[in-house]
Amino acid sequence: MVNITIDNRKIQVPKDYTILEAAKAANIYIPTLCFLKDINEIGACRMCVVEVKGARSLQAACVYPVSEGLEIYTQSPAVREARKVTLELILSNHEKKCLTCVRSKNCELQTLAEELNVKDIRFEGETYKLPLDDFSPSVVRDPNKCILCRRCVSMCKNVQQVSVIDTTERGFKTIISSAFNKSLNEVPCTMCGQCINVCPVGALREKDDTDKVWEALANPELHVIVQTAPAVRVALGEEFGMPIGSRVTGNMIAALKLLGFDRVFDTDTAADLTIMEEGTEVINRIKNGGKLPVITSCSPGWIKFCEHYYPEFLDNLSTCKSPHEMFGAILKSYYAEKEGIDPSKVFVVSIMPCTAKKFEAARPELAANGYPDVDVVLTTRELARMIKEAGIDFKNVYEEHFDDPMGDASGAGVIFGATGGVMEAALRTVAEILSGQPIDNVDYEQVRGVEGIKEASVKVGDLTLKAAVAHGLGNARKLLDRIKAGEAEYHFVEIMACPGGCVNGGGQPIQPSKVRSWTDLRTERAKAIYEEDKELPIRKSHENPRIKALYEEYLEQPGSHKAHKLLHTHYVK
Ligand code: HC0
Ligand code: SF4
Repeated sequence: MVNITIDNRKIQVPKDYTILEAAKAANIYIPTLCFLKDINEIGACRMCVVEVKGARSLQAACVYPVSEGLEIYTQSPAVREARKVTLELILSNHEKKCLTCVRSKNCELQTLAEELNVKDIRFEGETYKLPLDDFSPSVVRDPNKCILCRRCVSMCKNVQQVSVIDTTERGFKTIISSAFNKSLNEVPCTMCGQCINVCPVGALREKDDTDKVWEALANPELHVIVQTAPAVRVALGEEFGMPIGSRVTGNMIAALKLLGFDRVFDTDTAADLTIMEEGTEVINRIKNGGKLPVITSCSPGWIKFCEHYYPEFLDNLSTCKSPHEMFGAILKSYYAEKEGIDPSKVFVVSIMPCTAKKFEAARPELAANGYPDVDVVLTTRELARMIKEAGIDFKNVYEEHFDDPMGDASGAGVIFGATGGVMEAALRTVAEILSGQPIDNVDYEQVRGVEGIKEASVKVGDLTLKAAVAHGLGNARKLLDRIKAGEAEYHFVEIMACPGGCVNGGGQPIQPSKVRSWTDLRTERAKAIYEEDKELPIRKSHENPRIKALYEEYLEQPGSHKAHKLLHTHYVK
C-alpha cells in the first residue's frame, strides 16, 4: 500500500494502482473517454488529465502509477480547462447528428459534453464525409462518428484476437478501418459485435432490422412468432434504466405481446432440445469412436472464426443447429402442422443478444423443407428500440408467461446464456444417461465463472468425461492451439465467441466505460441466470415434458432421421 493525497484527501491504495483507480477507490470521479479497463489503457485522449504536484505538465490519470506521497488535484482550473479544450477539439470535427444517432442518450461523448458543461465549441474543425460500411449483415461502421479512441481495435485485436480493424492513414487523415478500407463483410470478421459494445459513440452499431419486423407484424397474412434467447431477459431491463442483472422475463413477454406478436416462445425450450440432440451425439461419438472432441456449434461468431482460422476443426463441430435455428425449424414443421397453419405463413423472429445471429439466420445451411429456419434476428437493443417506439411502459406492464404449446424450459435451457452453460446443461443429461443413475447434484461449478478457459473431469460409470470451456475468441485460440499441439485432450468442448458467453453478446445493452470498467457485466448478468435455474422445478433437459412430448408426437427419438433432417447441419471448408 502507498499513502497518497487526492484533492486534499489522504488515502491509502495498493501500490500497483493508477491515479484513476485510486480516485475511483476514493469515490472521486475523473472523466475518461478512450479508457476501458483491461481493454484499452493507452492514455491517448487526455480527457482524464490531472495535476500531479511536482510534475511539469498535466498527466493522464488512467496510465499514471501512484507512488508514496503523491499529491493529485483532479479539479484545478488548469485541469478543467484542459479537459474542455480536448473535448471541444474532438467535437469540432465530429458529425454532431445527435437527434438521429442510435447512441443518443447512451453516448459517452454526449455525456461528457454535458458533464463538462460545454456550451460552445470554440474551434472549427474540417469535416468530410466518409462512406458508411453497411454491407455486413451484422455490423455497421460509420467512420464519420468515430473519435479514434481505439477501443474497438483493442477489443478485436487483443481480446478477440481477430484483428480485422486497425488504425490506418496518418495525422488528420487517421481513420479506423479494415485493410485497404474493405467492408467488414469482405474481411474475416466474425460478426461478434464486441467492437460495438465498446464503442463510446455511434461509430459502430448493429444492422437495424426492426423495419422488417414492423412490416411482418402489420401483415395480416402472417403468423408472426417471436422467440427470446436465454441472455436477453437478464439484460433488457438495462435499456429501461433498471439495475444490471435485473430479471425481466415477465415484462419482456408482456411487451412482446403488446407489440402484436401472435406467439411468444422461449428459445430456452429449444436449448433443451439441443441438449437432447447434442448429448446423444456426444455419447455416440464416444461409444463409436467418432471425431473427438465434439465442439459446440451454437455460437455463430465462433463458427465463422472456426471457418476462417481453424478449418481443421470443422469436423469436430457438433452437427446440431443452434437452439433458435432448431426452434425455427420445429415451428415451421411440428407446430405449423399441429396448429393447422401453412408453414409459408409462419414468420419467425429471434430476439438474440448477438449480432452474429443475423449472419447465421441468413446462412443457406440453416433451412429446412425449403424455408429459412428463422426469418429475422433482432438484438436485445433493437427490441428495446421497438418497445420504446411503441410507447410501451416497460417497467409497469403486467408480467406475462410464455405461450403454450412450447412453454417453459428447464433450468438447463436457462443457463445456456452464460459461459459454461451449454456444457453444464449437457453434463446434466449426458452423465445421467451414460451412468444410468439419477444425478442429484446438478451444479457443475467447475465450468461456471469468467476464467478464460475452464476444465472439468466428470466420472460417469467407467468413463472419466473430460470437458473444456472457452469464451472469447482469444481464449478459443489458446484452447484450440493446445488441442492441436496434443497438449490437452477432451471429449467435449464448449466455445462461445463472446467473453462471458451470450450474457455479454455483441447485441446486448451497452454500458459506458464508467460502469463497465468497474462492474463485471458478465458476472452480474450470469448471476441472474443461475438464480433462475435454481428456482425451477425441472433442471435437466431430458425431464422437460414439452421436449418429451415433441419426441413422442413428432421426432421419435434424439438423432432420428426426422431430427437430423430438421435439427442438424454441416459446415464445410
Ligand atoms: Fe445464446 Fe443460444 S445461448 S447462442 O448464447 O446455444 O445468442 O442467450 O440464444 O441459439 O439457447 C445467443 C443466448 C442463444 C442459441 C440458446 C445457444
Ligand atoms: Fe472484430 Fe468482432 Fe468487431 Fe468483427 S465484429 S470487427 S471480429 S470485434
